[in-house]
Amino acid sequence: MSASQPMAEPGREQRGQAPRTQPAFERPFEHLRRVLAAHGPQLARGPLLILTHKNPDPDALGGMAGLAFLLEKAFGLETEVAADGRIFRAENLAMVRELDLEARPYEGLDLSHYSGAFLVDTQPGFGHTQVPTGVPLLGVFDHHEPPQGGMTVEVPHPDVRVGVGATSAILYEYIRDAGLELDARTATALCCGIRFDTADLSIHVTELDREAFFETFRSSDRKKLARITTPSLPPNYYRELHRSLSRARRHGPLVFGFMGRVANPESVAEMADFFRRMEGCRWSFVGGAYEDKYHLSLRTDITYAEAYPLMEQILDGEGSFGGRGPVAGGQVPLEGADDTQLRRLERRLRGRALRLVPPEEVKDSDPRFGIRLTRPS
Ligand SMILES: [Mn+2]
Repeated sequence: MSASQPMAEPGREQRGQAPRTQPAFERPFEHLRRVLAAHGPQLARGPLLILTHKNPDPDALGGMAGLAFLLEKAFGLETEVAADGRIFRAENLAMVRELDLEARPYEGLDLSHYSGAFLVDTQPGFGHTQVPTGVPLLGVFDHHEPPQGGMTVEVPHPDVRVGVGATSAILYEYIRDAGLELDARTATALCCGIRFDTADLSIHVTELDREAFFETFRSSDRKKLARITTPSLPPNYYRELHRSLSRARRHGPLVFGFMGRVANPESVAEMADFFRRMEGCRWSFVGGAYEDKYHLSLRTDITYAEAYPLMEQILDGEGSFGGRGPVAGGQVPLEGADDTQLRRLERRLRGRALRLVPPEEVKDSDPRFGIRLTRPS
């Protein structure tokens, strides 16, 4: 499975500060048990609702499956998993299909039906996250830097461990500490989440991620894992692949591609990953319009640069973005934009990206692989 992040990460990892890999409380599982006990009578009123950020990625899906398993097996509580947005990436769709993961649409849910809610792989206060109203938010499980000014809602069980590679690894720890044995489905879901967020344990890895990965891999359904890693692809995928290859250009260490309108917004992140692998490419930048937004993905060789400041300079105040280490994503609203305005936006972004490549780096570039070498106009 690819290590890319389809949606923009919500916050920027702060630099020069040791990552807080420990939760705010000493024994998280015991803390959760106490919180649930304190809400005991209320929890009999209905199932618990498990939510995540918009357009869930494998770590969100894995973490939600892990939390549902934990609440059901360790506490005998009924749960329902819901999600906002859509899943586009073929690997993520295969994960839902192969593991029969539950994710009912958030829109239209009768929130009064639930006794409490949990957020997984996100926090209240992030733009891409709906905080349910009318149902108490009991807990948060996440590994992102909290939003500026902290979470917007007080939560009895806030387990945020910045620096841990995957939320799925955090949920694995609860299951372990509850003394539960993982079933193949939950183990495979958690394993997918850890693989995705840590690029197979190559980035953002802590001891907990390592243990969680090996233990969930041991119990996972390897046939399903293989089918998730290399899913079948719709014909559309090849059309977009052809188009982005024909539009790609290399400029010194930068490979970029502006794809106009795309049929699948995930192809933007996929092509950024794909171009980043080109020999000599130190950073890649891809954009494509989908519905009323222009989607952007930026990938770097982390020894060259961090993705976030590059994206910040390219957007120059337009739209919104986020990033972590070598990965950044952004969106520019396109409401009502026609093709001329779209081309103008792409020209603007291209111009700002090209200005970030120092001229001396362009001299060393190698225009092989049929990718045309362009110079700033
Ligand atoms: Mn995550």
